[in-house]
Amino acid sequence: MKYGKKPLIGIIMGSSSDSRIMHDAAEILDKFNVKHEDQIISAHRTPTRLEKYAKHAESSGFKVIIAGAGGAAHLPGMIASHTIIPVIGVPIMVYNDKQIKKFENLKFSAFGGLDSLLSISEMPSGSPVVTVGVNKAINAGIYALKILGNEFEDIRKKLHTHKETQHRSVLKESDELKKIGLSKFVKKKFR
Ligand code: RP5
Repeated sequence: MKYGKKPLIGIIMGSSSDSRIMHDAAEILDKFNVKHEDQIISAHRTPTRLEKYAKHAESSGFKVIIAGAGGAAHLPGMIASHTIIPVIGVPIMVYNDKQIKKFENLKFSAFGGLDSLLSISEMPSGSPVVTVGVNKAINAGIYALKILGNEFEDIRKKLHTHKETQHRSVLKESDELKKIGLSKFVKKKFR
């Protein structure tokens, strides 16, 4: 089956503050040539827009929605409550430039992403949201591709290649580590 003309994935985030993290999901989808539509939708600041988006997601042709939010992260759960499309939630450790200017020491959310992780993962029975690790938007992208892989053979093939590439890259690094030893390896890689 062909894919590629219309966006199959909706990427949404609660704020522009989340865009640098959510970019990782877009990047992996781009590598696989899978179209995605990206928007900012806030569960708290634009609740009516959230409802409209979720209710139209199915007719828009989305097969998966990736939703990222930080703090009291209600976006993924509320989207899931309005649609049967699988929702993958990305908990975000809030990093807010506006706040940094005001309070020098306040760089991250008070709970370091745990607030968002629990808000997304602890959905009530009957209304699930799949949750990836804090700031792991790339995993949300890969998981979305795996879902699409059930339908599109081409994506499945690319996922196999992606796995092989990962395998080879770990072997390559391990060979180097074995060859030059841990001390030199660390100096070369991190300094
Ligand atoms: C959440 O609040 C957003 O998802 C974001 O992670 C966080 C902070 O948003 P801003 O105050 O920076 O817009 O709703």
